[in-house]
Amino acid sequence: MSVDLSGDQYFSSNPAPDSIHRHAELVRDFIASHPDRRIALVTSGGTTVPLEKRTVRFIDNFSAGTRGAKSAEHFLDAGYAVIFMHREFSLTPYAQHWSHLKDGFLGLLTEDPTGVVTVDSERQQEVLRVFRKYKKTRDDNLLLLIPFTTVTDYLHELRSIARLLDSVGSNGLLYLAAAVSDFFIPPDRMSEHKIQSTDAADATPTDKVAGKGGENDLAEEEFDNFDSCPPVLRSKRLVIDLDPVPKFLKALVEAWAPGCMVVSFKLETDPNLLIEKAKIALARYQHDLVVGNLLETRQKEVVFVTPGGAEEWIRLPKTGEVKEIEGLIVPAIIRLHDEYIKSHDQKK
Ligand code: PAZ
Repeated sequence: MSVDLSGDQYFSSNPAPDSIHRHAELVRDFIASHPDRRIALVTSGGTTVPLEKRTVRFIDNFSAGTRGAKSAEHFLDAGYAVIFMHREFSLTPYAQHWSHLKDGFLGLLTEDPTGVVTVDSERQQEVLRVFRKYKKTRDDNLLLLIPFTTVTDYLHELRSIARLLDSVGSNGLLYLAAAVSDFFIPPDRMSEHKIQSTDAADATPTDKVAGKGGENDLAEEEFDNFDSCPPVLRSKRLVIDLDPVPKFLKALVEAWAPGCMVVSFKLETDPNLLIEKAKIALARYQHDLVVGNLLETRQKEVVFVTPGGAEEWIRLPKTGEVKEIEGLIVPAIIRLHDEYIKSHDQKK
């Protein structure tokens, strides 16, 4: 039997989140209220892969949402409207500035002698600077927050929002910084209820290994380890069988938002793979840019890989005005978006 990697079967067999239509309405209104503005769809945070339909346990993808939240602020600073599609409860623009405080926003506050709570004097300037930006963004309705949790929610939301964003043509930019799982459990193989551990074997497996003289010697196949780990009864193990998530970028570029500029991110841990994988992605999906980054250095350096095969490293200087790498990544992408819009205008 062949595996469907085109995505159609995935969308028909994996139900959309309940919020999909409400979110689509919000996005439609948001886009309509910014007819002449550039709009960036920023995806951010990791997706989950539920192990059960009534989910107690899930596999998660690494990502705090730092890249996405900081990048969104830079797009807003540059005058873009931003649809911020993020993992629920991951970092969000503006609030992210204080998310790492031990006591959250309470750590910013102080009480004056009359019982009024204010921002601590040492933090006044910093809070005021961010608050003014946040307030302007809110008052001008420039930021729309759309949450997701699972990889399936993510893909349904992305497809729905990308199709809507395509209506703005080259003014639309997709900035795909979320960390999306490559594997999932199809609904027909997913347990309805919490997966149970069994009580089939309470004695330690090694007591029972055939040949060790235990009274209850078990058949060899009950210890069917395929590696050199100590034997564990099959009935005690949880073996998770995952299918590949369809490669959605091709559909996104060709069908969902063919008029918009598409930037994807690639995270690797092996430096020898990064550029090669970025080039393969560009060749396969024909989009506009891959931003490569390595887990350990992602906040200090990234590499832009473009369809012509050019590689350009962007590094955060140790000193200077720019304090976060998104302050270099986003302006560089906006310059590429300028060119993208120009070349599309010429084609009209
Ligand atoms: O959210 P964060 O700042 O902790 O991490 C950002 C990132 C590494 C997830 C992002 O830059 C990225 O590479 N996203 C794509 C991941 C992927 O290859 O699926």
